Amino acid sequence: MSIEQKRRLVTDLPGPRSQELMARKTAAVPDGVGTTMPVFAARAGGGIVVDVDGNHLIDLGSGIAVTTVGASSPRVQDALTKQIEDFTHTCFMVTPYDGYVTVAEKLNQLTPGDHDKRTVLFNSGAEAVENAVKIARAHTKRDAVVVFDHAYHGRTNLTMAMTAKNKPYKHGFGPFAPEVYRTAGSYPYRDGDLDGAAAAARAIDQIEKQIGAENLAALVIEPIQGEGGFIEPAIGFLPALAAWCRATGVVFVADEVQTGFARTGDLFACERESVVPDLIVTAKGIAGGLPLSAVTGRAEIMQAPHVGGLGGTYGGNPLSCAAAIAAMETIEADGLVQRAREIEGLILERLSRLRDQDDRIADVRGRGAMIAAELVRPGSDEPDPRLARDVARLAHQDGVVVLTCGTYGNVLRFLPPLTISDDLLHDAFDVLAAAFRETR
Ligand code: PLZ
Repeated sequence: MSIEQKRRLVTDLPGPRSQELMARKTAAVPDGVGTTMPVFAARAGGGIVVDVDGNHLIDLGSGIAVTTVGASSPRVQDALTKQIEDFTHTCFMVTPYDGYVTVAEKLNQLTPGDHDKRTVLFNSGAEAVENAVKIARAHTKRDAVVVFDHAYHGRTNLTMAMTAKNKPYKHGFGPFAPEVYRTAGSYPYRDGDLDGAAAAARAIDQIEKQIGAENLAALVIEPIQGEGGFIEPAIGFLPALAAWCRATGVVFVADEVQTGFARTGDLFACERESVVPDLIVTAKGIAGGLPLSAVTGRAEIMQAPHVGGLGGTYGGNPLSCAAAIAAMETIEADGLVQRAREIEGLILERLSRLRDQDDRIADVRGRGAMIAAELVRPGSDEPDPRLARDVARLAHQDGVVVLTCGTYGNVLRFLPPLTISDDLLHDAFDVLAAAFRETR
């Protein structure tokens, strides 16, 4: 069923049906599970989410960078329909099926580097990050893991330890897993003049002094930090860290859960500086909205765990694998890497124009369809999370789904599906421009 690609509000938001559902949610679901908007979805596709009251909202979130190929991609729908008719589950560890192997082959081929690789599949990003650490520990026979300021890697116990921000992710949920160490990264807007090589040297010095390379199993890094504020490190930072890892036998793990699958205008964000990770973790955009994640990497590292050491009941579920194959085909057939670059051009142009008239917009950054604006109090670099919240709230009221992020909560982030039209993007940025004017 096709969805008209136009923003249209037929009620105030939230409408009466969403309000009814929100009351049921409040009575049935703990408050710990928050929602960005109090609006319930009925259908979604292209660049639109239709709510249960018939409002058409512009989607600048993709369900947090998941529906890269759209939320109702025809190829994904067809593949799922066919797979549902055949079977929904047998468990790959009991009687395997070809979809899992095909996804592994495709990831081995598409991820950076032409070395011999293996891929293992899981359900969530956090589960895959945990398994990347398990594999790196089995391979190196070392314990320590290093992560960065502003990092986000998940909400399970090990990945909470790896995630930087206390609230909302960690507060009250400890004790956390041991042997996780945090070091400084590269945050050009807040780093002054520190270039990539100098930022890497600072991190390496901290690691060598405080942990010791001989104790370090893995360095885990998002090539562009996501939840932490869409922070793109200075040029040279990632290659220098990767080179140091190679020299010291530390496993370099790229967490491309948010940046992967065309999101940043490359199939994987590491490609921009020709960084070849030892292990790459993917999820989100991999399967058009079905839960699937993967660890792909050098065969000699991936083969370290003993037989039976890796797995899980649902990892690489046949429905998720069918959806992933269709999503990967769609990215290629529809030229979505190129489309992400076009979206980058349009959004950066609109945001730069806004920034030129508004000194509260301090930094506009990002790549592809992963762009952000960092907001501060005028004449300072003091974060302004309240402004981010207010602008987002006004945009929500006018039918634009926009998310915030950042360690300081002061970053507006734009993550549209790559199937969104230019017209919808322009309309959304007209709404955002009005929201900035209204908060003056
Ligand atoms: N690594 C880089 O971005 C998930 C989290 C939303 P899961 N980001 C969205 C929230 O508030 O829970 C993410 C990520 C990076 C790992 C993860 C974790 O992926 O599929 O949410 O477990």
